[in-house]
This record gives sequence, C-alpha cells and structure tokens, in this order.
Amino acid sequence: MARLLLRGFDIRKGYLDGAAQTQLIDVLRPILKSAPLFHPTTPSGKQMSVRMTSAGGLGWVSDKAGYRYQDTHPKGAAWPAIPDVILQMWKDLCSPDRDPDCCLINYYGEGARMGLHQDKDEADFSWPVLSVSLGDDALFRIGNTTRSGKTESIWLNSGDVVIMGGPARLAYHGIDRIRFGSSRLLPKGGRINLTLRVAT
Ligand code: MD6
Ligand code: FE
Repeated sequence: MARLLLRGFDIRKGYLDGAAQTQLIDVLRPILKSAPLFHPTTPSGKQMSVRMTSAGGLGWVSDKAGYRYQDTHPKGAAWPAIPDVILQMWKDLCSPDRDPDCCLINYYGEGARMGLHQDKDEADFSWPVLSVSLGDDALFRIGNTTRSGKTESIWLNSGDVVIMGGPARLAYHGIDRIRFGSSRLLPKGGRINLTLRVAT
C-alpha cells in the first residue's frame, strides 16, 4: 500500500484489497435497497449528475431548501445503520473515540462528475472526512481553501482511501470525470464513493 500526501490530503492507494472491496459492495447492497439512490438538486434547482443516499443517524440531502443533514431519507424513512466493517475503517484510520454519524454514498454513472466544493455542512471541522473509492477510476481534483488558485489532480482507483483532515479539511475538491467501465467491481459499472463524517 502506498501512502501519498497531496496538499494535506492523506491518500492510501490500494488500502482495500479485492476481497475487502467485494465485502463492502455486499454490505452496501441491502442499504441501497432500503435507502434507494436519489438525484439531489442544488439549491439553485440544478439536478446533480451523481446519485446519492446515506447510512447512519444523519444523511446529507440537497434540494431547493438548501444543503443539510437530516435524519430521514427524502422518501421519509430513517436511514439504515452504518455497517460495522465501515465503522471499523473509521476507527482504524480516523478515531476510536467517536463514530461518524453519516456515511454518504455517492454513485457515479457514465458522465457523472462533482464540481469543486468544500465539505462545510458539518458542525466541527476538527473531525476528518474519510473517503473510500469503489469501482471505476475517478479523477480527483484538489485545490485550496479558497475557490481560486492552482489545483492538482490525482486518479483514485477502487480500494483507495482518502483522509481529509487538519488544514486540508476545508480545501476545495471535486471529481472531474470517471473512466466508465474501467473496473469490474460493480456489475453495471460506475463508481461508488463513501464519505464518513461527524456531522453534529
Ligand atoms: C468523491 N469525494 O470522491 C467525492 N469529500 O466522489 C468528496 O467529495 C470528498 O473524497 C471530502 C473528503 C474526501 C472526499
Ligand atoms: Fe467532498
């Protein structure tokens, strides 16, 4: 496993081997069944190209009312619990002292992307965000704590993990594109990104 520090982003290439990636997909399957992926819209009314859902006490949602964490799926049900194997990754890589209350699940189909953004809807930025890449390769762009200035990009592959903490916690970042069909982890292709957050 190679470890790379890029602008304070702690990138563990190949952290999860093939068996661990398959295990994660297996535990995500019932979650996606009970909390189906939905297409959020931004507060300005644009549909995001990524589809999302969450596990945990809180899930991240976006619609015309704004970005926020809430305790139910847009269809009304409580979010499913975060599976133990995923919580264990947080304990190992981030902190044994407090569990995350949100595991945001993003699905990138062909052509999906995510614009440069900051993760700033959480109450306490001293907690890191832990991100897990599964499926197709994705071009991850990292910038600064302001929208301007130079950015750097790195390809994230299935099994890579990124920890965004410390001074990098509020850095802009996004996914420019995925290489659809580059991985065979997901039967229909595409990419799943998990981000674990302490929201409150
Ligand atoms: C993605 N990730 O990898 C989008 N946020 O699909 C994020 O937006 C992200 O990777 C915070 C920390 C790490 C991330
Ligand atoms: Fe983010």
